[in-house]
This record gives sequence, structure tokens and C-alpha cells, in this order.
Amino acid sequence: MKVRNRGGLFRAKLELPIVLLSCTLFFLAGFFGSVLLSQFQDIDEVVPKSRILEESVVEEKEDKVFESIPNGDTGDSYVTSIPCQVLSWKPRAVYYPGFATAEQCDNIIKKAKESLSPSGLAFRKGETADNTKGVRTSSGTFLSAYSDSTGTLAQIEEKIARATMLPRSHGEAFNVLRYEIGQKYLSHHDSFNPTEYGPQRSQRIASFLLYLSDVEEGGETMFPYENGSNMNIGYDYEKCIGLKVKPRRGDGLLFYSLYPNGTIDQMSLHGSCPVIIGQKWVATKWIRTQ
Ligand SMILES: O=C(O)CCC(=O)C(=O)O
Repeated sequence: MKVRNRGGLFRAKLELPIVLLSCTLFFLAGFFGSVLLSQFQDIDEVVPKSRILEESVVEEKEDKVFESIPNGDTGDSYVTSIPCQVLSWKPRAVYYPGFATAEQCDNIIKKAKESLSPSGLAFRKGETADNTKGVRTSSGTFLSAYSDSTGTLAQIEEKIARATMLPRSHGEAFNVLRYEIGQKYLSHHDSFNPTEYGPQRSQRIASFLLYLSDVEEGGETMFPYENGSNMNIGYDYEKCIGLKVKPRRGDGLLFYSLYPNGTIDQMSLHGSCPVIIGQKWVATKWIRTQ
């Protein structure tokens, strides 16, 4: 009895720490398990599943080498791609990082410097140089591809035609612009509304801007009416608001002024914010219906 009692006491003494230890282990396992689980849930919340899917699809495509198929007389026998980012559907605006090389940008600036003069405007009925002073304060020049012996403008023109699938023959000559500190272009449409400008034989469908320089501060291309914003507030055309695109040397920006049905997209209103620090160079290619 005595022995049994001592053994029982010993077991009783041992049971309590074992129970405590087991409880502690269960608690710790539960605690760390829930912390780990909550971390995975956080990742799911930050990166929605659809985006993860999209990214993996894009990655797969990037790794893949696409095989060409038989081409038509005017097509290519090889597969190419021009990297781009859709910035907006309202207006339709697409960004093309690295569209031109630094050397191509320098060639265009060098050529443009030979013939810069104050930028002009197309006047609405009643507008004159006097009453539109301050609307567009940059300097600029028109350069056609055939006037450029380096071949740079022809290469860029060809690439723009591929990006837009609008033939080179529909493009106006490049309008190369230089904005110095404080210079700007107030918001405007590139298309010409016949009720303001009179009947139009051909209309500007799209504009492709090739940024030829970085700008330290300011000089963004802005779309104040992006996605319908600021349209009903009596927008002050001087104001630099809405979707803003910061110029970066070699990058391109395409936007459409007309809807596919040929009417003017009011949300394509755009302008150049004043340059605050630095200098802005940009080459604009306006593309027309004919
Ligand atoms: O310089 C810019 O960013 C805009 C130029 C522009 O609006 C134009 O050339 O029509």
C-alpha cells in the first residue's frame, strides 16, 4: 500500500507538468498556425487572384517564341511586338516605353534646332494671334521624313504606323516642339469640330507624341477629362489636372481624338503643363482620316 501510494503520488506529481506542457504546445501550435494562415490571406487580399492569373499568363507569353504564319504581299514574314501600356479607354490612350533610342531622339532634336520658330495655332472663327496669345507658348518646327538624311524620322514613322495600324501616308509631318521653363500648351482637341472651324475635308484621328527629352519637373501631357472627370465643372483650361503623363526620353504616347464611328471624343482634350524645371522636347505626329 505504502509503495503503491508513493507510486500514485509520483504519477500525480508527473501528470500535472505533462498536462501543462501539452497545453502549452497546443497553444503555441495554434497561435503560429493562425499567424501563418493570416499572412497567406493578406497576400490574397493585396494581390487579387485575377491579377495573379493575368501576370502568370503574361509571363508565359513573354517566354514563348511565337512562330510566324504565311504573310500577305504587304505584310511581314516575322513576328514582332511593341511593348505598351493602356493608360486609359476614355480617351483611348496608350503608352509606349522605349519607343525610340536616345540616339534617335538626339538626331531629331539636332535637326529641329535648325529651324525653330514660335508655335502656331489653327484659329476658330473670331480667334486671332492677339486674342490667343498665351495658349501655346512653345517653339517648334515641322519636319518630314524625307528631309531627314539620317533616316531616323522614317524609322519612327514606320514604327508609329505599325503601332497604330494607320498607314504612314495618313500622317502629317512631325511637329517637333521645344518647351522652356514656364512654356505650355493649354488644353485643346487635336480634331477640328466643324461647328467651330468650318467644314473639314479630313480629320485628325489620332496623335502620337514621342518624348525626346526627360523633364525634371512639370511639362506633363495632361488629359483633364479622363473618364469623364472635370467635364461639368466649368474646367479652367489653364489648369493642369486629370491624367498626367510625365515625359521620358524615348517613350511614346498615342491617343485617339475620334471614336471608331468618326465622331469627336471630347475626353481626348489634352494639353502640356508648364515646364517647371528643365526643358521639354517632343515630336508630335498627327494622323488623319485622309
Ligand atoms: O506637348 C505635349 O505634351 C502636348 C502636345 C500637343 O498637345 C499637341 O501637339 O497637340
